[in-house]
Amino acid sequence: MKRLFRQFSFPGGIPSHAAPETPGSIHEGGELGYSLVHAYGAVFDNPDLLACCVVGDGEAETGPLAASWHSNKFLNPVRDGAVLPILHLNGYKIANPTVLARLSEDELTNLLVGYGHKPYFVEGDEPEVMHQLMYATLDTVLAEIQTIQGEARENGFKQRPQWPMIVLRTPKGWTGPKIVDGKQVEGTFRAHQVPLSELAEKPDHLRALEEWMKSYHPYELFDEKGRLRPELAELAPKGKRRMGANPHANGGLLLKELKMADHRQYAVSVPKPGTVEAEATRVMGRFLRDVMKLNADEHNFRLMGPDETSSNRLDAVFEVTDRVWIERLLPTDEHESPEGRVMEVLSEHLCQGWLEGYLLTGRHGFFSCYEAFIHIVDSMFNQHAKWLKVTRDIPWRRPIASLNYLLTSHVWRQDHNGFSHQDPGFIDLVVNKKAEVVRVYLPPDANTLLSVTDHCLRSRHYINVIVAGKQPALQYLDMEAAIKHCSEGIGIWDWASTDQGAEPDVVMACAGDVPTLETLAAVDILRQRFPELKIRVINTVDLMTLQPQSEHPHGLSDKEFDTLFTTDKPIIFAFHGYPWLIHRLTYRRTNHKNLHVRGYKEEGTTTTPFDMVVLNDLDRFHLVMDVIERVPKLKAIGAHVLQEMLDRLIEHKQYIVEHGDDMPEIRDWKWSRVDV
Ligand SMILES: Cc1ncc(C[n+]2csc(CCOP(=O)(O)OP(=O)(O)O)c2C)c(N)n1
Repeated sequence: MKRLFRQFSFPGGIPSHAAPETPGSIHEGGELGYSLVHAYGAVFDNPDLLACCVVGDGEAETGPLAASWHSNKFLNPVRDGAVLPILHLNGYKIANPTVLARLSEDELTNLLVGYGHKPYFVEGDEPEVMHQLMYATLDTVLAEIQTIQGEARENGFKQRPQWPMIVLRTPKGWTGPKIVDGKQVEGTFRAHQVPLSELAEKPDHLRALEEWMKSYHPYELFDEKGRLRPELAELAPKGKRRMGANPHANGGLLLKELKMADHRQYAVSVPKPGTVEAEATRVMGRFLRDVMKLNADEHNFRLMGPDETSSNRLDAVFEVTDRVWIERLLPTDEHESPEGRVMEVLSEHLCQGWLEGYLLTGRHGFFSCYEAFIHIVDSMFNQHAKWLKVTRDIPWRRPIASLNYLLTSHVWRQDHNGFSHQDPGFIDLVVNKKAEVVRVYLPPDANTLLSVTDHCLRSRHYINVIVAGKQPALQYLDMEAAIKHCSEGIGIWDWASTDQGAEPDVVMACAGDVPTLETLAAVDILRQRFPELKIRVINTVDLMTLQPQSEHPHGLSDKEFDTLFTTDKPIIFAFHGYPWLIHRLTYRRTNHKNLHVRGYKEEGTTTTPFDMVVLNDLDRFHLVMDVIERVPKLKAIGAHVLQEMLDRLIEHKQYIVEHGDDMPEIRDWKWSRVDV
């Protein structure tokens, strides 16, 4: 007993909630809201699995949980398992009554029926009676689930069944102390968590605790030596039937390698850098399509997205599968069927939660999302990252597949959308997490995106964030060069640089597709106006290379960083996200004092693509001006070019107001124009 007390919720012991250390758990019992969505994620493609999910009535008030009821619209009884929700109406949260517990039974029934369930009520406060009632109800609902599944599996899927669920209404703090310090505890909010405290100082509390503990008749459960009686121990299931040994709750045990297509086969032909255009995510979509096809028989790969798979140009996947849709279908619907493996629902919470549940039980997946709106799941990301961090160091927990995000429709290319759609800040959040579990990639073009995607799909136990555009954009690297560049994560683009065999006058660094374009266009101007200038162009795909090696396994050594970025030359860094992130990652580097970062400064609206970069001083003209201001020898001779850049910015503004589009020389700029 003493050992147990010194272990449970005790420093150096185990947490008081279900935690990674708890065998049989797939999430930490802490941040409320994800029980039901994880349960569904676990049973998708797991036809023999039943997840009984106890939902607190407080938890049921959270946004993610409230949306989770609709998960049954995406569950196919033929190929998926079942979830049995048990809504626990104990009436209270920490300090308040709960909304659902105070609805009339009629209203509650209507609500749950409206969610697609057939509720069974188990209500009372007499333990013996309640045990019998729960037992009988479980028998009934499990038989009903079996009937639903048997019918669907025998005769094929016809329509969404009405799944049973249980509403369990018991007093909060049931069987605990009824009255403490003259106040009612059982059946009130006061029963939350610790009903009796200050035991050392308050003898009547200690007495009440003793009485409470004895009410469970320990002498019937343990022998004189304090051991559980063998006839009771015998009741527990054996082997994998034990809750703590369920392999589904240690997904890595069940994980099968994803069968991968050869990503090089999808390469865009790039005969010369910066001359041909492609839509990076469309190319990626073809690769994902074939990965989907190759793993169709394994039923272990799904794509999630809030209504955006097509919009994000991954629609090649619809050549081999549909979106899963269990509701009524109309002839006008496209790519919807109960067998689909793409999961689209306009709830980022559900996409994230389903995918987490799916990965935690040993499968693979990808989540594509508009960059700005991935913030909706910031907190869920946090929790999953914590889970990965802790489970990494628990030897019996096997590594699971990585959680892969594609963030597209990004800040720089919103066209008809406005300020609301412009926010590259998710990666700031991501890098807060432990280096061993997070990776951030900013591939500048389609072939680098292919290489990064291939890498992420093969990886284990990480959260990979890929940020890539979907619009037609210039392509820079052929497949071989892309693979090399992505393997190194960062490197000099020799073909764009002019410092061969010499010390550079300036380092032009970039990360992200649009910043890369603007950097190259700035280099183009600089090469024409200042042919003697020695420019070094560095592109970063793997953001983590910027961090010191001591902070992240991908970090460059200080020696490598100094070799690339020099120890004393000005660095102009054009970055996809908020500029501070680059400073955060590099503040310890030798040449940090000469680092000048351009990025998103929270200036946005509905405007042209080029105007977006202008608004944030990330455009080619500003970059040229930055170089002139920071390279000592240009300060003296650069005034005319500086003036020219300012003039160009004014021309740009006038042009877009008149034409609603960018100037042709901006829109159609290509690297090939450089007279090398
Ligand atoms: C997202 C979130 N918000 C707030 C809390 C703080 N909190 C912990 S328990 C609790 C009440 C939970 O009530 P309920 O789900 O009914 O569970 P019960 O303890 O009554 O079984 C709250 C608000 C939390 N853990 N997670």
